[in-house]
Amino acid sequence: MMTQLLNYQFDTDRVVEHLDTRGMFLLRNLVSKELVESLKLEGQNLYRKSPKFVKDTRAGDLAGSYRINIVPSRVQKYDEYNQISSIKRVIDHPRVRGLVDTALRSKSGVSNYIYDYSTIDAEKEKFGADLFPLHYDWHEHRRCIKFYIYLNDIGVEQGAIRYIPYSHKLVRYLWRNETSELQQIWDRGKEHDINSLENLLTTVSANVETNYPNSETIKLLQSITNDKEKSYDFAITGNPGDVLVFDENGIHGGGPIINGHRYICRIHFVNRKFVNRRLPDQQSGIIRHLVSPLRLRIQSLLNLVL
Ligand SMILES: O=C(O)CCC(=O)C(=O)O
Ligand SMILES: [Fe+2]
Repeated sequence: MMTQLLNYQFDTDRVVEHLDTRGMFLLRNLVSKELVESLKLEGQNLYRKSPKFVKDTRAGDLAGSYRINIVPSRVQKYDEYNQISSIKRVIDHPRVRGLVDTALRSKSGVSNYIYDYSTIDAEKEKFGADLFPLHYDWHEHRRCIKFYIYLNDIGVEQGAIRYIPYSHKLVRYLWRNETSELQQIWDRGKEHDINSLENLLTTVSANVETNYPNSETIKLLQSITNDKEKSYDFAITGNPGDVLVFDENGIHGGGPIINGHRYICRIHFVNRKFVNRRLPDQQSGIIRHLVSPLRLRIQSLLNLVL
């Protein structure tokens, strides 16, 4: 028997309005108990079997923790859909897709989907460190809405994700107006903190402070970098089946685990422009057959010239 997927029908327009203005929305108790259970098992099984389509596992890094990053094109290549049937049901759910397509103003694709199980790190020095230091995610030509499913009870002590509302707009503003400063930070290298909140704030010039319409957001972010405790006011605690939908441009990241564990799974829905550039397996047929070979030819010509 097929299990029920969603407990209720959310109001798509309302959620999208929140995504536009605040950058996030929490849908409490959306995913059914049955589906939560099968997602939990699916993640565990993938970790145990570590099939070829899985990009990276974080096993051994943190005691008992694992992170499984699934790449859609690889699942397709090895035809292993049977191993991800639970998460695939969420991805393909018409109301979920309707929501992200409306939010992205475009038909969506999926760049990857992740099972993430974290527990307290055995190494003392890492104890107390954020699971994810506050950051934003930025990819050129991409908008991304993340569908983030809670699989266990997650309070502040279990490293609940923090999300600073309205910050996605500041990030976009800065990438529009302080592009070269931000680009310099990114060009400095691939250290994992190029997209950290601290680095972002170094690009808030006096000009930005004067001209950015929502100075409260800037002040709030500055106060959070000066006093990390403040960030916990923005922790989004939740229970199994809750779903946080968020815009990846906003400032976010899980706190430290003080006790217990945190188990979530998330799906990265991306806009069509990014799919057409980076995810050929999900391009619509006509583009795949006409545009891609053309782009490949142009690219190889450019390579010859450059
Ligand atoms: O799980 C978290 O706490 C943060 C995840 C994250 O950074 C992301 O999904 O982009
Ligand atoms: Fe992130």
